Amino acid sequence: MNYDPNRDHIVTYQYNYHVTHFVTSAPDIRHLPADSGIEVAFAGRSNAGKSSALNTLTNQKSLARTSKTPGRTQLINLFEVTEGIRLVDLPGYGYAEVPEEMKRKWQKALGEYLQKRNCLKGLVILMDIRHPLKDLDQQMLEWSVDVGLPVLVLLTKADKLAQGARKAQLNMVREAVLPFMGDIQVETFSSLKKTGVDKLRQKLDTWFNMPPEMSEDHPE
Ligand SMILES: Nc1nc2c(ncn2[C@@H]2O[C@H](COP(=O)(O)OP(=O)(O)O)[C@@H](O)[C@H]2O)c(=O)[nH]1
Ligand SMILES: [Mg+2]
Repeated sequence: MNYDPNRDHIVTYQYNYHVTHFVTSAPDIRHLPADSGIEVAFAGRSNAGKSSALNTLTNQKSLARTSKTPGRTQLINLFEVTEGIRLVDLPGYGYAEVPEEMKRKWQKALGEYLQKRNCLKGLVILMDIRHPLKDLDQQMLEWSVDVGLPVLVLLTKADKLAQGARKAQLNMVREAVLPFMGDIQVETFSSLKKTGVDKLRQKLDTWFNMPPEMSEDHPE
């Protein structure tokens, strides 16, 4: 699947994210489609800019609905880039008006999803560049590192800061994730200015090119 004889000078296959389409919504992780293929999930606090980032990545105006009302999307939305290659839009966390009980349930489900979903090969965590690394963001990082899941942190709405402040914030977050001791890359992102999209695509390509099962069955 990765080898294209006409493009063999290119190391990784470039997926065309523009043809991404909606597949299904699931109310919780127990109702997800079969655990096969490769999945990359997008997570973040409500209003972090997750839907906007998915729309920017796929160059579609309303693939993932963007909303000024935080916490509206409570379903897990699944999109397919191509057969067996999926992007998963997880419900935003940290929405103040959600009852405690629901919050706890959802956090538990999130943890389970990260731990148990075999086809999950990478996690994109979106954080507003002005308010990064809130408690639940850190919890997500911790869970991911625990299960050996690589993470791309996107500091969103980077257009809201001037260049100096943006760089300072990027460096601060890069330092702050070091103690987690995981495979965590941090980049700035702006859906408004379309910056950071290349970094996101590169990372997704890398994850989607990983063999669905590591070579336990086929030792070299
Ligand atoms: N300035 C700016 N605003 C953004 C950017 N991305 C998202 N927003 C705004 O932030 C709000 C929340 O975005 P949305 O994508 O719905 O966040 P979600 O709740 O994480 O899915 C909306 O009003 C967006 O227009 C960005 O890159 N720059
Ligand atoms: Mg959203």
